[in-house]
Amino acid sequence: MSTYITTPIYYVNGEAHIGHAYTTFIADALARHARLRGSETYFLTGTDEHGQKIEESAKKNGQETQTFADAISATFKNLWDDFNISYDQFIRTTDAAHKKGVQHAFEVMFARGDIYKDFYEGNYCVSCEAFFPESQLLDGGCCPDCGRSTSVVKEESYFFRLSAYEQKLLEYYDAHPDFILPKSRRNEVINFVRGGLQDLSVTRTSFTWGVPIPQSLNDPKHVMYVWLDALLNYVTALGYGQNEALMKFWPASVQLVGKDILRFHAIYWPAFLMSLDLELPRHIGAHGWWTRDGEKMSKSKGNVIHPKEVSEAYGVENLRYFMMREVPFGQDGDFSQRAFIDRINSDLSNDLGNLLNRIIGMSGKYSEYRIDSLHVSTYHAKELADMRRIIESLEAYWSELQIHRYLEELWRLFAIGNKAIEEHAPWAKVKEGRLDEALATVALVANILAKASLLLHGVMPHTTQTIARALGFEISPQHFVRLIGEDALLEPFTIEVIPPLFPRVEAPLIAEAPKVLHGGGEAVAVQESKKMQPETKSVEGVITVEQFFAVSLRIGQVLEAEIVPKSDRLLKLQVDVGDAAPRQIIAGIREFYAPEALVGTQVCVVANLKPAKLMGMLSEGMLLAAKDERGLCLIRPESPKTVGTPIR
Ligand code: ME8
Repeated sequence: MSTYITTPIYYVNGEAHIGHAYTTFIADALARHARLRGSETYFLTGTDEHGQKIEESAKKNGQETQTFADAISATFKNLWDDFNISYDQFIRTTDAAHKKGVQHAFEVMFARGDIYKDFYEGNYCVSCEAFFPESQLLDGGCCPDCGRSTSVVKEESYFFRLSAYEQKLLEYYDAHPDFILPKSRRNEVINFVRGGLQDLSVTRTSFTWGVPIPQSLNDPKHVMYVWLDALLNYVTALGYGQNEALMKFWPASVQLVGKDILRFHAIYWPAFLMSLDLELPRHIGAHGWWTRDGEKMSKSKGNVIHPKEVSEAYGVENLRYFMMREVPFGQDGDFSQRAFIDRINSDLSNDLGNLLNRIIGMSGKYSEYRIDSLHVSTYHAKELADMRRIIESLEAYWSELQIHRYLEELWRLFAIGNKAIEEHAPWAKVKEGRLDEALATVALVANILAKASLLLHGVMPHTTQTIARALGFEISPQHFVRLIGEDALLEPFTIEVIPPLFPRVEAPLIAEAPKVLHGGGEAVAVQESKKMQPETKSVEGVITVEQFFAVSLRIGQVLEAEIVPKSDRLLKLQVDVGDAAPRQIIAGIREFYAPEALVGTQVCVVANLKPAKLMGMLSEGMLLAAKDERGLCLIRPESPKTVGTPIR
């Protein structure tokens, strides 16, 4: 069966934010996942460019509407290209082919008697591009969805006979319990339909920025309602009514939307499709909304998160993982850097990254980087059976869009790997001369990482390819069949030594959102800031700039790290600080860092400290670190710097 995945088409009244990125990441993950499973896949995204809202935004910016739409549409496309989103088509509703397709659909609906002409009088919200009956308005005539003011509109309009589809829709929801995902959102849609559907005004005459209705109706003052135009993109992109070769992908497998536009996709859209005699999508997946540090994001608050800023600081793959893992699909989520950093450090760096570092280190020491699965089933039959069970349970989560659960379960594979290393202690086996056993554990972990990288590919496409290459294979449908479908193990290979994939992040990498001050807060803030003024003269312990510069701080790179025997605290490190020879530094960080996790990472070194002896060993420097009740962390450069670079 083929796969067709769509995102909503984004309005071109402002640039992309983290909510748009979220939908697009999920859609991209679903498309990549389907391709890897060998399904012929088509992935559509694009921009929604008509309607009063866009016309007004362009006017505010003093631009022609088309010029304005071109510029903003390009920012979306460029962002998705930067993020390596694997879309097959980027549709714009101002594309000529789309407009033709929409006009064709209008004719079909009209010919069928589903569209008729009448007068509309009602309250219109420009921001939501939606009409609301008086009874639904908030106090002061405000929009029940966004709270903004509405205006009374009275105009001639064509109507779509939505009321005629009430019963058919209810029957459809009943027969297809997983049409709306998550299922918890189903009832709100059903209740809305049960409350009664009114016919929908589908043309406007008070502005011109829209698709004109077909010439055959000979009524040129009408342009189409933006939602009719927009929803039809999902089939015009496949050539509906024109060149229909791509219509083989219809019906869509999953159409992703935010919860705010579920009504349009789960009620209007299916009714339009029924009117066109087209099948309904298999699933409409509605995700929740992202807030920042518990606050709704908005331009006026200045707390909007720009996906590019976050991805440049933390990496786009880490961002994808965080967003898909952190929030149960369908629920609202909060973007906090603390939560993001925790995910990077614990899930990615500790659980996944460390496992790879450990087998690189161990196979280097014990078998010149060769890894062979030959003895895995002899020594690790139980682990293999546990892995199988977990892998078999995963697909159900994915197909219900429970991606956070999918990832949670997938991570249990890494727990199996880490536990096997601890329990089987390959280093001890090597000492006892049981090399086959030690190498079997290393190979078990290699197989865990190989299988997990295939299963994680949709979420982290680039990183999993890097892991796969280090393990001597490529992410491909063929390898998916072998390693997952047939449960085969890796062929013998030489592991590639690669730098740690997920350097730990110790502190927020982007400026925190400005805190919104509530009544009286400003005055407090001023007093606080006065208090904070350093009164240099009277404060004890102040040093001069010259004294500070007397300390030589430099960027160093850890070349080797080993445990100091008979010490619980100390590690012996060889650190390159840009001198002719590496420095030996004895550091009290053993409780907090495994030696192999340090090799290849960068640190900040006090480089002109008088050498000292610790447990009889020379130490020629110190590492900067911070310790509090949650433990110790090393201070590191935010991005890699040339070794020896002075820190100022
Ligand atoms: O609604 N968190 O476009 P749009 C999560 N053009 N998702 C968010 C969000 C947030 N803070 N803010 C917005 C439109 N979104 C129409 C769609 S489809 C035929 C037409 C989501 O640019 C929102 O829920 O206003 C929606 O799914 C998507 O971004 C596009 O919003």
